[in-house]
Amino acid sequence: MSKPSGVTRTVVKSRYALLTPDGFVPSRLPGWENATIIIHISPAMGAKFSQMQITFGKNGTGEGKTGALEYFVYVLEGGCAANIGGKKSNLAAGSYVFIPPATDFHFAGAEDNRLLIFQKKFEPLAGTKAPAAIVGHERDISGQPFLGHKDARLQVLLPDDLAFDMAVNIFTYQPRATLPFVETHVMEHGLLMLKGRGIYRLDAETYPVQAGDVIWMAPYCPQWFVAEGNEPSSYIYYKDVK
Ligand code: UGY
Ligand code: MN
Repeated sequence: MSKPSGVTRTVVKSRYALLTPDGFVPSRLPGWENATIIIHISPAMGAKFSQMQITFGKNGTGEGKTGALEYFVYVLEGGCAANIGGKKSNLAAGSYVFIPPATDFHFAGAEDNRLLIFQKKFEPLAGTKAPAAIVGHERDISGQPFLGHKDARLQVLLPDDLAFDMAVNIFTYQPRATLPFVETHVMEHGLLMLKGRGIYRLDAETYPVQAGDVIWMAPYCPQWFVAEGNEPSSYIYYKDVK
């Protein structure tokens, strides 16, 4: 049976949002050509950062300067060539790039190359050198048991170093594994479900979630997750730190 119209799992509240692919609407961003841009999370929603997905068409490119912002770019699908501050690299699915403020960037993607981007205003820490650009791949970051739970593993993609004021991690749960307790913290999150499915608790409600869904959690939004299904579930998420 086809899905009835006028029905969605999307909910947008003042302290959190669950955004599901059926509601995504593309827009345009200066500097990005032959590319479809979907802004998922932004200050318009009450967040202090932005999260978006970019899908390149034929001869897709994106260029600009980060200015006051810092970018974290994660390759969801396909490959692309990146030039970050004059340094060139080839990115594949699972690659990521941290682009510091005041840095020129250029991306040229293969058709259907998909990027996830987190953008945040960089907040310098007096006496600490600003972070430099990073190019990495998730396969080179081993997953550590989260708070001793071997079925819930965390890959920390950026250095845990005072120079960085954002963290981006990938959390992978075996079926039925959970976030060990209902977290409530000052940090904000932007999250994309990469694989599998489960139940997310947001504030006092619970929601079924699956690969492709996006979640925003404001500071102090109580949060918890349990993985469902027979395969591991994973999500990548942003967190403001320090
Ligand atoms: O890093 C975190 O705060 C993480 N444990 N939160 C989450 O997965 N919702
Ligand atoms: Mn958290």
